Amino acid sequence: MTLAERVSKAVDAAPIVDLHTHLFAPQFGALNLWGVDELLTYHYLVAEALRAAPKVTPEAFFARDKAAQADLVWEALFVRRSPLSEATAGVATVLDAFGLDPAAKDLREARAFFARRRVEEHVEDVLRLAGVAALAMTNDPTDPAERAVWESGAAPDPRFHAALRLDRLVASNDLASELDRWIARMRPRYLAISVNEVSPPPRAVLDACRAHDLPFAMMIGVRRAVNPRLGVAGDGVSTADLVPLERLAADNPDVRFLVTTLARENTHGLCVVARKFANVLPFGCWWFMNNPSLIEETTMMRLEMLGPTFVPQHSDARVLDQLIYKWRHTRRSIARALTRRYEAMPVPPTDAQIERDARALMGGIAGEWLGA
Ligand code: RAT
Ligand code: ZN
Repeated sequence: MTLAERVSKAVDAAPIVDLHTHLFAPQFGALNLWGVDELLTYHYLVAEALRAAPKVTPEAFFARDKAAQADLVWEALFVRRSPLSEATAGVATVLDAFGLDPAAKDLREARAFFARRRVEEHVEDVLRLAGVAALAMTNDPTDPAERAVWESGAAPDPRFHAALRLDRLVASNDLASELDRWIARMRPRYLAISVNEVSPPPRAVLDACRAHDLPFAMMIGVRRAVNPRLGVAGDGVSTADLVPLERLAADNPDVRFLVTTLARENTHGLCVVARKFANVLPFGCWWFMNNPSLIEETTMMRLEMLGPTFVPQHSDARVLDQLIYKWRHTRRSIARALTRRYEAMPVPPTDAQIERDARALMGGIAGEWLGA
């Protein structure tokens, strides 16, 4: 076997711990999204379809029901064009994994397939096909539908870990008691927020992280609602100043920070911050960075600057089936980056070394930070 083949084999076999998704355990009922209509109405694809079919206004698109939206996306991005973008290629990978035709003229066959699936078996099949052992959800107690499930006392599937999302909760009048209440109920593995610029979080957040020994995750660089007509598909990106992150890490050496940045331009700076502060863990190639070419270059840069002490990728999946493509595609990029770094070693690595590194990068380090 060539070095590249040995690395691919190890990366393919390593169990994934997915540090950030928007998936819900089956106990959350209708919040657990799966199937072809959900796949096609993913906001990454909505943005691409409205670009490809500019005569359809966002308002007219969102006025359609979900199946009609999915039909329009299919027609614009898969029938009239080839699925070359990463988000469309992902749908093709998922359909192919289930033996469905990614070049079908319509969605009849795919819909019939998913209609026959039972949710419990589907969850098992997807996790197995994706090689995912555990994942983190995104849990926002200000969302009434989600809140109702938590308040009903439901216990999620143990492979689905809670992550308490603060984007909206931070506006609470009594944040400290809200945090206590939701940490007690959800037992989250970390607290998380997405921001445009880094600023020090409210004291109650850092206090809660200390008191419960929970990492604080910051997703930096999103500019919300750049085009509000597109809804969740309307957010943009800007580069962020990482000096406030250095201060935060320096001032709070007893708090662990999980950090990802949205702008490609911030990738290098985040590596430098992580070299200075062991309490900062760079994770993932987030959203507009979730492209094979950028994952490969980012993973190479991180390996060169940090060695295998970071989490190369998380899926950010919103639809269960996306786990299949996000991880299949990611594994290829990570294996390529790892191979190039091994090629730089004067003595080729042993299989045991490759396996150790692949396991750490794909799930081991994320699992430690998640306590999973
Ligand atoms: O990647 C995405 O799906 C975005 O819409 C965001 O949800 C982002 O990942 C976030 O968690 O803020
Ligand atoms: Zn996300």
